[in-house]
Amino acid sequence: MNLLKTIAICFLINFTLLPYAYADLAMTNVYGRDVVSLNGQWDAIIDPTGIGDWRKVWEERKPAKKTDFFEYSFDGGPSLTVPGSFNTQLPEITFLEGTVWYKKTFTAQPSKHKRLFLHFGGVNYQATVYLNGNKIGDHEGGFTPFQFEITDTIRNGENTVIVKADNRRLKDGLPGLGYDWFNYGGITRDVHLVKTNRSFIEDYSIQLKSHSLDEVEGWVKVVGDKPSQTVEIVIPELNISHRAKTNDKGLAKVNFKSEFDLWSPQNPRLYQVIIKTETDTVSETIGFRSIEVSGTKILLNGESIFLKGVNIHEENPLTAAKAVSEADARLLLTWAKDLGCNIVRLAHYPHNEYMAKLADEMGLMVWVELPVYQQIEFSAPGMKEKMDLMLTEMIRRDRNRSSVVIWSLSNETYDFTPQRNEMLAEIAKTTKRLDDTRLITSVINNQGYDNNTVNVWDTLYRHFDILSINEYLGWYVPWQGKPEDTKWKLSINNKPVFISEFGGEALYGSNFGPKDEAAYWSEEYQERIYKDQVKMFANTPNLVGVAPWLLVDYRSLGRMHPVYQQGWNRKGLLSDKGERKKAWHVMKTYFDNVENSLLK
Ligand code: GCB
Repeated sequence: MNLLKTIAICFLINFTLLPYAYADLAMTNVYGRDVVSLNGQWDAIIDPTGIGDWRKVWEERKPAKKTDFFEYSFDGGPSLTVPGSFNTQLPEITFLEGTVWYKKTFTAQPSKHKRLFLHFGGVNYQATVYLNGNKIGDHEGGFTPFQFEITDTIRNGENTVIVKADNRRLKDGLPGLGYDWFNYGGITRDVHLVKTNRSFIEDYSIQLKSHSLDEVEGWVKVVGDKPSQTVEIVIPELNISHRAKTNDKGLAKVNFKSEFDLWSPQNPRLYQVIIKTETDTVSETIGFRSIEVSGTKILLNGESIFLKGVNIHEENPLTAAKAVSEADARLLLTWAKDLGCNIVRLAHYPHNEYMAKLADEMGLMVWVELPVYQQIEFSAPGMKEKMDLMLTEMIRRDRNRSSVVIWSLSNETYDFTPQRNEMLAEIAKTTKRLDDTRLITSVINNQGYDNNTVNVWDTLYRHFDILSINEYLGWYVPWQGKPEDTKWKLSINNKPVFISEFGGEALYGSNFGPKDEAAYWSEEYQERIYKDQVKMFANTPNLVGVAPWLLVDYRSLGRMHPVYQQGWNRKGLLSDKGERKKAWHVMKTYFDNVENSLLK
């Protein structure tokens, strides 16, 4: 009976999975490979009703006889810049949550000694990819990379890739139906044609062993027809040349010691690291540092550190569009530096790869987050697999960035959501299994507030290294007493506490009504909130850091006030033009002095 059942299940799985080609996990460090960029202008068909599937747009049929016609064509239509969101390129689709078909023609010279891959940094939210009229696979998730091997399907000469990008919200999506940011759709990140040898280095982890300041413990994964190879890790500036052997699965463990000049925000030291095998060489700059929790403190390189954070969305307010480039990343991170930050929380989904790379160079720690946001459907069929896959994609891309110190696995989920507690506990374990060198957290916002006492009753955070709390005292929740007298009840009292969001809205230069009334969006009202929050922080137990919500005003269609918001969440310390609001200065002064006040 059992055997029969197993056979039946296998048949079912095979039967349902066979025609379904899912994207492969992307190789790490795509920018360090032999690549041709497929960025630039792509032809587009706008398909708000989704009829393109029925018309088989990817077949690109052209009239062959006088009576033929086809009700679609890439010729003569609009073109869109990749990377970029379609919403911000054609005014008529500003609010589209639906399908756009993209087409790009490129040339290739396949050789039997090489393998070729189409690599996408990110397509929001679902992507279906066709090469020369044939489907090569799908990907779900708007913020993580994926790839397809096209070695055997690519043609010598001209090739056409067509991508169906669909940013419709899904009830069982990550995120789900509701979220407080703009749903930028399309091919929003770089696209590359990658050429590798038949056997190549697919992935590696070169980081300090957890709790160590001088020992690298990592691995290198080789894939291809020659999995057993000698691997060499070379760090010229440290005179390191470490050799290891891969096993028959292509995996080599790497372990060596050195005296590293450790990476930190004050000293963002990076080393050139070269990974060589008999068939491949990849190189990039990597920093070495340790991050750990000791009691209620966070230690960077063994020393207690206060996390001076700020929240950032992946948007350039000056262009009112998705942040897609290194220049966009530099703008946002420079502002964070100017504020006096040593960490940025990249909310609420993995941002583009430039952010963590640049943070490595600029000396900013980074918090990376999964888009497990508010009311997502933990109990939906397949949700666990979806979360695990996205987590894997996220960690795989950024695991060699010294700047990345925290994996955040969710934001503001609710304990009454079925399966929430079980799933988040499970994913916490999976994350540690995939990477035990970083801290993990899940953000809580369901605390009570009564009698000027904040009651953090949700014990979800027992599974995590840091208790991260979003609280909007002074904005969504009026103060019940003097901020400095606020009391705290923590259901678990032996973990570091991080205030991951706080703040309120203000329109830069607002000069409309009474300054002490929230409904006029004045800078003074926002400034007051910040002054009060800072007073409260002085007496918040186990506090290891804070991050205002947020660096700069950003677009969010749910923010509908016609005078003050106009589709923008105005909680920025900077306006959408980059102007400093009064609250900016409160925060800047706090960050400039917080270490001294903690020493008292
Ligand atoms: C929150 C959410 C964040 C929102 C913010 C707000 O608690 O985590 O995504 O955008 O509040 O502005 O209300």
